[in-house]
Amino acid sequence: MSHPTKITHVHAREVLDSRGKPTVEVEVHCGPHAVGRAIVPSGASTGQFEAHELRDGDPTRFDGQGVLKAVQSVSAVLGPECVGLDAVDQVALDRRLLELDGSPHKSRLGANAILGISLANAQAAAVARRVDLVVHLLDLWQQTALPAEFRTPGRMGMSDASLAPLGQELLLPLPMVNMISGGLHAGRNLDLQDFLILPVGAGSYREALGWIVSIYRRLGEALTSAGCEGVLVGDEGGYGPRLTSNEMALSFLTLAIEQAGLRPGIDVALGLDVASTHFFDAGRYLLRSGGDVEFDSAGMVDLLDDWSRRYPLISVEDGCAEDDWDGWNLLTNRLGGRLQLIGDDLFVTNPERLKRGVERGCANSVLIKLNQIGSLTETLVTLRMALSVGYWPVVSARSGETEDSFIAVLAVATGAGQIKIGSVARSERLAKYNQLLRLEEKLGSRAGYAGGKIFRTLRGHS
Ligand code: 2PG
Ligand code: MG
Repeated sequence: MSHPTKITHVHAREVLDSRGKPTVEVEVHCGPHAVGRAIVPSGASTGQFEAHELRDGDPTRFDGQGVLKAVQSVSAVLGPECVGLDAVDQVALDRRLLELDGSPHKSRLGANAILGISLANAQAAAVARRVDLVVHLLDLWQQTALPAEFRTPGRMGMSDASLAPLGQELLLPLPMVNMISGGLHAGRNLDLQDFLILPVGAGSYREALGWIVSIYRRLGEALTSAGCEGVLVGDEGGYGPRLTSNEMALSFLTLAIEQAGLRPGIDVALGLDVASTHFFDAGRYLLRSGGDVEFDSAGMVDLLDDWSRRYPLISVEDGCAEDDWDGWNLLTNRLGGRLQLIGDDLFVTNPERLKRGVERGCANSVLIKLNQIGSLTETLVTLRMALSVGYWPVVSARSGETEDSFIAVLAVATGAGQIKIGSVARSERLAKYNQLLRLEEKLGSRAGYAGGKIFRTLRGHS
């Protein structure tokens, strides 16, 4: 009889994501009966330093977006090499996958092929061990050490302890939720990509989710009664109204919080994903909503500073572009003591870029997206590094998602503290929110909920 956690077979297929775009699904089989399955997500506002998503480029199928080459990478190359490995040893499996690809950005065999196996393997290992995925991921997380090359003193002078309990216990995350979508996710109706809410005052995940749903409804009503056109949803389920300025979205959100009977800035704070890389050109930020304006980095920082004084803003993602390190440094010096500043396109979940950011004094938080780096082990290393330098990690979905709810479990197991999934509409989003409800119920007192208390190191927030 075969060993229960040894990989016996790996299978891949092409399936569709939430935009009807092909993506890779992988099944890893272990021992006689255990099967783990994973589906790889896909971004629209991707950073140029992300791991390579391999697509066919064959115009006769899905406008060239097919992933049969990546499926073939799994079936013909990577999968057969995994047979016989122990699924429980995730580090060895991921190392093998990286060696087989051999390219810096996983471009030879495709990060989508590699990540599909990596995640399906973790699922299969949990099934073979007869433990819940959250227990298996917690074990992997506790075994994740920070490699020597990524040890660097935290710029903010914060240590592991100052962000406690993050990373130290099972935690239901604070959801950071898209309410209004713009940018590449909603036909460029607005320049900024996500206008989000953070229910910082809620006492539990379930309560936070209830508040979010109520604000989402009040917002829909407010937009409709103001006669806004296009109150339909964007790629992540947020409304995609045609507003006359970016700032108008901030006032609608504040109003919706009040109309839900909650206090802006106390119960519920605001967040932005500026996604500024996507309107940055030749050193200038080009904003079009509300009349064309053009800023240099200092002007962009001034704008965010101004908004943060007039609205209950607590978190800003990609306020500067992926290559604008000086702009990022300015932004961090000006606003890093008051706001969470998340690097998404800037860091692309890559520990080398995160290290550079820490050394250059850029950001104080990092978005964690598995497919930006392309394997589970590397993702856990980036998370470990974030916490070791005092940066808040935010586990995030992509704009192209599926029914796969792995990231919800990952956020709880690592105690990351925050999750960004999109809005409370569209089932690929709800798959994750609902998985968190199940985990909250199932784990009971074994999992904590820090909620907005994680921001106690920011001035003005307790
Ligand atoms: C982002 C993500 C998710 P995308 O920019 O943070 O909102 O978008 O997956 O398109 O990169
Ligand atoms: Mg982003």
